[in-house]
Parts: sequence; structure tokens; C-alpha cells
Amino acid sequence: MQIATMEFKRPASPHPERANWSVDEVEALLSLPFMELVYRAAEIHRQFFDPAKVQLSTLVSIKTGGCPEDCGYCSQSVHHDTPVADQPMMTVDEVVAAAKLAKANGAGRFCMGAAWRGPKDADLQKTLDMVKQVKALGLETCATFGLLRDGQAERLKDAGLDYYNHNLDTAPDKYADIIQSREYEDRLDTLGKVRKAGLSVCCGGIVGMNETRRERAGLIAQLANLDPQPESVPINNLVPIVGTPLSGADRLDWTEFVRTIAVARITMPKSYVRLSAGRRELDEAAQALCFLAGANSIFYGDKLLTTGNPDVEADRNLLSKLDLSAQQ
Ligand code: SAM
Ligand code: DTB
Ligand code: SF4
Repeated sequence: MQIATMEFKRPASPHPERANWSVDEVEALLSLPFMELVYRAAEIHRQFFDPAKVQLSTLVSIKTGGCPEDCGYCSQSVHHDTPVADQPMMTVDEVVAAAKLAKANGAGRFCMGAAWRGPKDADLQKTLDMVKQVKALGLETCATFGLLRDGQAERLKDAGLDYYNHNLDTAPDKYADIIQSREYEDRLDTLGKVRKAGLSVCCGGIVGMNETRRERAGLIAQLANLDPQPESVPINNLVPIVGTPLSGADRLDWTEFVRTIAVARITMPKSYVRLSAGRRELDEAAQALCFLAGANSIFYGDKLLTTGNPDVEADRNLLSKLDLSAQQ
């Protein structure tokens, strides 16, 4: 029996890319009947992407712990008594070995994270070699080093960096409840520097921090109103860390997580939406719904920065069961 290949019908765009989303509009989308919301997001996803492809990014923490910032969710802040200790920076060889493994496992992008408020120039210098050598392996490169000072984004770009990850994390009016050591404006300033240097922007946030649906809408409106919109939008579900102020946060219901993904897809139709931290708490069926609702990227590899992620084997099985494949 011959099975007809499905043709993707491209519906007319319901809206051009736009940078004037109001929080009310985004909240209204989040509040649509669940099935209607997923359906609309899936339609838009098909308009701009091959829905059978998933982008795979592998993370490595090149400098773990001892961070002077006080982010209420983070295992690496010196302000919280967590099981994560301050460790020295990885060597270039160690980072390159991790990148080779990521490539052998099928990742397309390698993301280097550091527990810094921002890089000192001497530390940044050491990372440039990492970026150069990882890029030379044929991987896309991403870095997340915190706030950048003038000139630092350009140096990363010259070394071969493709993406800079810098999250807005939550709604502007919720920020001070979560982080006191910096302001929303500081994050926006670094995002501006990253854009100006010609780097691609990876910018998303965390849900499940006891925020309201309206506050989730506030985060998404901020992300969608970045002009141009970020190329990559990681949506993290809080991984509760013992010893942090948010360790006891109420778990977000999985349907609300799927809603967040769907609305990110609708409001940022051309961005990669990454199903990020917290995936171990989502069963396969919920992850499948996230892919249907427009997620088209994951963190791939047994570890995130300091916490676990589904192992490579489990992800391969899941993608295979869903007839999804890695974007080359
Ligand atoms: N220090 C840099 C910074 O804050 O930009 C880079 C590393 S920081 C760990 C990167 C991102 O990881 C944060 O912006 C946040 O979105 C996410 N993150 C950190 N801890 C998390 C947690 N416990 N659960 C979910 N996401 C988390
Ligand atoms: C992002 O949005 N999520 C990643 C990456 N960018 C750097 C980090 C998730 C961290 C989860 C908690 C941990 O492993 O410490
Ligand atoms: Fe430091 Fe980043 Fe953790 Fe905040 S999220 S404490 S800046 S490592």
C-alpha cells in the first residue's frame, strides 16, 4: 500500500513579524482554549519551518559556581547555599574534547556557559581560543557569559562566535522579586551590544517561578518586541535547586508550559523556540505536544550546566518515535 506523502499547506500569514505586542494580547493568546492554541501555533510553525526538524544544542559549563549575582533560581550564586561549589575554568583542551563528543552525538551547536556577572577581559581572552577551536570543528558556537562591556561582543564575533545567549528571564515587573544584583535595563543593554556586533541573539526566560499567567505574557511580550526578534528563544521550566529562594516554587502545570511554547511560536514565528531546562520533568507525550506547538530546538546532552537533562539515548528514541530528525 502506498502512503501519500503529506504536503505542507502554507496558510497565509496571520500577521507579519511585528514588534508591538501588548501584554493584554499575549495574555489573551495564552488564555485561548488549549486545543485551539496548539492548533494555531502548529499552523504558524509549518509556515516558516520544516516541522520534522529539531535543532540540537549541547551545553557545557566552562566555569561553574562562585557567581557574585543573586539570581533566585540559580545553583551557582554565592548568595545561596547550594550543593554546587566554585570550580576553576575548564581548559581549552577540555572544552574542545566536550565539543567533539557533542558533534559525534549529533549536536549542531555547542553552547559555553560561565557563572560570571560578566567576563573580565583576561577571562574573555581565554574563551576566544575555545570559540575558535569549537568553530573549527564545524559546530555552531554559542556563549553565555553574562553582561558584556563595550568591545567584548565584537571580540567574540571576531573569534567565530555565532550566538550569544542572554535571557530576560521574567517579566520586567517581576524582575526585582527574582534578582536584585542587576536590572532589566542591564540585560537589554547587553542584548543591544550583541546585536550591534552582528551576533545572533539567543534570548528567552524561565517559567515556573510562581509568576502569574499575566507575568508570563509580560516576558513573552518583551521577547517578541525585541527588534529584530531573537533568532533563538529558550523557554526554561524552573529546575528547583535546594538552597535557592525558589527551591519551593509551585510546579507549573504542564499544560501551562505547552501554552507558553505555543504563544512564543505564534508571536515569534521565525525564531527557533527551544524546549530548554526542565525537560526531565516533562513526559514524552508532553514533549511531543511542545513540538507540535512549535518547539523546534532542544538542549541535547546528559547535562545542562549543573543539573541533569534527558540522556542522549532517551532523546534519540523520542525523536525517532516522533519521526523527527536533527537539523543539519
Ligand atoms: N551567568 C550567565 C547569565 O546569567 O546570563 C550565564 C549562565 S546562566 C546559568 C543562563 C541561564 O540559565 C539563566 O539566564 C536562566 O535563564 C537559566 N537558568 C539558570 N538556573 C536555572 C534553573 N534552576 N532552572 C531553569 N533555568 C535556569
Ligand atoms: C538557557 O536558557 N538555559 C540554559 C542555557 N540557556 C545556558 C541553562 C539552563 C540551566 C539549568 C540549571 C542548571 O543546569 O544549572
Ligand atoms: Fe550568575 Fe548567571 Fe547564575 Fe545569575 S544565572 S547567578 S548571573 S550564573
